[in-house]
Amino acid sequence: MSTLLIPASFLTGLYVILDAQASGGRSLLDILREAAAAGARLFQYRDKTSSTREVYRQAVRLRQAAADAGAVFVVNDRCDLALAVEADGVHLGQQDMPLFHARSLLGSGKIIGVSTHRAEDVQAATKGGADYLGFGPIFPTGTKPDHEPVAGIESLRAIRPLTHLPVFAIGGMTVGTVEAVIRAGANGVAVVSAVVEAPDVAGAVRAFMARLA
Ligand code: TZP
Ligand code: MG
Repeated sequence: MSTLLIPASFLTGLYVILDAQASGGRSLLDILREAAAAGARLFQYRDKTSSTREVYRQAVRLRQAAADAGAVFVVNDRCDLALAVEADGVHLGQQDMPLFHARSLLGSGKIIGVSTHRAEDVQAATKGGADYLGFGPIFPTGTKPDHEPVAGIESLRAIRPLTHLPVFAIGGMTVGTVEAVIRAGANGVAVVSAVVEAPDVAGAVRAFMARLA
């Protein structure tokens, strides 16, 4: 179990995933700053292909910018990087380091989020002491080519009673689908393309936040 240093109120609403491969060459730092100025409070840095040194350098910059904005900063996949840059936490997929080991490395004060795709994942991550869950993909998405089969809104509704943790719906989320996933039990939405690829990042963030309010 964790005793988080971050207030639980941060683990709800809009979760912006700063995906280096989805940003189309735009600066993730600019996107973070714009999104934070528009009200986003929870960010994840995701880079599947750059070198460790490059990811480290970028994580240092993003971490500082998030802190300046009073936002929470989570690193995808890598406990070592999360520790190195003093991130607020790490986000683990089902193929990443086991939750119990990540917890022993990060300690009880850090956020650990887990990607889940089915009821068993939700139960295991809850029992294992995760702090929040991603659940999906709810809809088809081009952002993660190797994604698990689409789970759909009914699966989200079905897993809701299985966990007390905040659940972020992920995968193909748009402003127009927020209401349906919240009704199905999600506490928030995790988005890549709808923010990172938006021509107007601040406008996209404000539109999500308005639907999530
Ligand atoms: N995990 C499940 S779907 C997904 C991830 C990282 C990609 C979500 O991206 P988008 O662009 O919001 O559909
Ligand atoms: Mg991962």
